[in-house]
Amino acid sequence: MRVDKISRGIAVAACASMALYLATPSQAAAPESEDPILLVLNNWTSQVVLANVTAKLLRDMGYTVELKPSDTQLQYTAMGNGDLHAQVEVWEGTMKKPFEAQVNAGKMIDAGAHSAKTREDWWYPIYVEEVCPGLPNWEALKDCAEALGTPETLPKGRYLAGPVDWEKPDQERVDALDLPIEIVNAGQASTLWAELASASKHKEPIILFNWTPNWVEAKFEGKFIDFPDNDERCETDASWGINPNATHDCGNPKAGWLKKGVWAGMKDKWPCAFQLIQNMDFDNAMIANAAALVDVEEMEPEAAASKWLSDNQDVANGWVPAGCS
Ligand code: TMO
Repeated sequence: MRVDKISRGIAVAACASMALYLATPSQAAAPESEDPILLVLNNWTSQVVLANVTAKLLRDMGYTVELKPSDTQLQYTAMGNGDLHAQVEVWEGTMKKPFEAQVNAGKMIDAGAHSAKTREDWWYPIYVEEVCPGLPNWEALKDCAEALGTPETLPKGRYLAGPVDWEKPDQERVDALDLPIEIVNAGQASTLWAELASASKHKEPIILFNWTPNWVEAKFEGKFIDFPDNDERCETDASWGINPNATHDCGNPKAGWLKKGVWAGMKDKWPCAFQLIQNMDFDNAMIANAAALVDVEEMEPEAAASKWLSDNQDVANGWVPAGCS
């Protein structure tokens, strides 16, 4: 009788804990799979540091993680196909189209926006206003192009654009707004900063691609050029905007979003990792600081990620999903 009661008690307790376990499958401990999570690595600094921060957080949860370099535009096809798994810096100004194509096809999941507000556009150091009065209004460029020229572009002015995989429709914009400007692509981000540093030192006029949040704003005073406001129709409807015969007669968004995006299968294969990425939330200062550790303080990206995490431990701990570790 007594033995019976005890064994029944044990059975009931076992059943109760089993039920609790079954009722909360999302609380299962990470890693749900030993397969490596492949995080995208791109060619601008904050992304490289944030990818390393994400890798460290996931490894601390027990996951196997690899960082895989990928092209800024083509990475979305790869993530849609499950060949890459997550990207923590999807910028509206340069990546909205390929990202949303995958999300709309059900192949990627929009894992939410960071608090950061972003802008990616033509930019100049402040002294350029002396030779281009009227800036930041874009129309000023019509009268000062020659001052912005180099031997290879004169009589047109030069716009120093980013690497081609950041793919901005700059030529379409120049044509639509009838600007006497020639676009020259930098091979890599570091070329932009080397040219900016050299031009600033000699007070030579320059306009180049820049973005915010970035470390540049803390080191160089400057402004984005104010193009006509961005609108959904600007890229698709020629009749919209100040040039009734052309698309792309506008600038990039002035307060764009910055999102996280993942392969659609991640949610079921690595639910805790998916939750972590959903929880991650960087503001402008956090991203600018991450980039400065590498571009100003000259740390290696991995060391910068460790430093960033130790500087922001409480915030980062708050992103780790409860019950996952
Ligand atoms: C994607 N980027 C921040 C370089 O514009």
